[in-house]
Amino acid sequence: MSPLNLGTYAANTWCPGCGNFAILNAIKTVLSELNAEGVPLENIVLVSGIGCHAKIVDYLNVNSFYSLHGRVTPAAEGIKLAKPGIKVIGFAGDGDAYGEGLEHLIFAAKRNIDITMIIHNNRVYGLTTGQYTPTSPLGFKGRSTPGGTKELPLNPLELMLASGASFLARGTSHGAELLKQVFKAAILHKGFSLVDVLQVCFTYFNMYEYYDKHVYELKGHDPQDRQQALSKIREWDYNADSPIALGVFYKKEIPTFEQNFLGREKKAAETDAKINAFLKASS
Ligand SMILES: Cc1ncc(C[n+]2csc(CCOP(=O)(O)OP(=O)(O)O)c2C)c(N)n1
Ligand SMILES: [Mg+2]
Repeated sequence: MSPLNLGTYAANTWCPGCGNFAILNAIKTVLSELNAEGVPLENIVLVSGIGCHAKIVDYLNVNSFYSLHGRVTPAAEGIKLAKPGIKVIGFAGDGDAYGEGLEHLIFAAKRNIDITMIIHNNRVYGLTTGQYTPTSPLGFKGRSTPGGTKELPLNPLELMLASGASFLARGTSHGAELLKQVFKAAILHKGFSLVDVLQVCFTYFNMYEYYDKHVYELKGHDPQDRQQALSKIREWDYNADSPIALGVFYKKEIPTFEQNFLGREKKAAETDAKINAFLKASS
């Protein structure tokens, strides 16, 4: 299959070596494949926030919506509810999704709305030049923490599992093949899916060698098993030598928010129609 030309006229302004290039390439391949498999591109909408990651929608010739910082999730949810037949893919930074937008993410997971969230988790505020985020490690020295952070990082996948997310995965920006696989599986999953991408920020937090030494792909893991998922998600405890599992941690088919919501709307409309017919007949 020859990949679609999904490029745009926009000049790319990411730093050389930025992990966002891998995310862009992976999503381009996945969108091309989905298109070849029968999903029209006009049935896909991309949503982004504000940050380096957000520029990804400038570089993809697919319908998209540039939202506010921290508001990728509610914008994606609104689009999905207005047009349930389309695939909505949100691209958010770790600052965007796990900081300012965290509450939205928890509730989207809780209601299992069928959107895909791809988190460019570089563990730093890239665009605003290097402040710490909820996933920065203890002691991280950035523009706002020259003496190092004094707090432990959040484990976003553990929080998402507890919130009710029905698909959870992790990739890195230098494991291109795995990234494509988990993006595709997440997009095809019916329900709330989130892929946490350990993305290298070449300028402010270059973890390239560290990730290369510590990551491994899940093998023989049962993603239907919530306990197994939790223990694999918790395995990376942010200590220096801790292994970091990659792949699909959790996957469960449960009714989606739009199925429940629109099903109820349909029932309400049917009841209204019955009442109206009764009133008409008896007047
Ligand atoms: C409502 C709002 N809050 C804060 C900001 C400032 N701001 C813009 S980008 C950004 C950080 C982006 O970090 P992240 O989401 O991790 O994305 P990255 O640049 O690392 O890809 C912040 C705090 C803003 N533009 N709007
Ligand atoms: Mg970031």
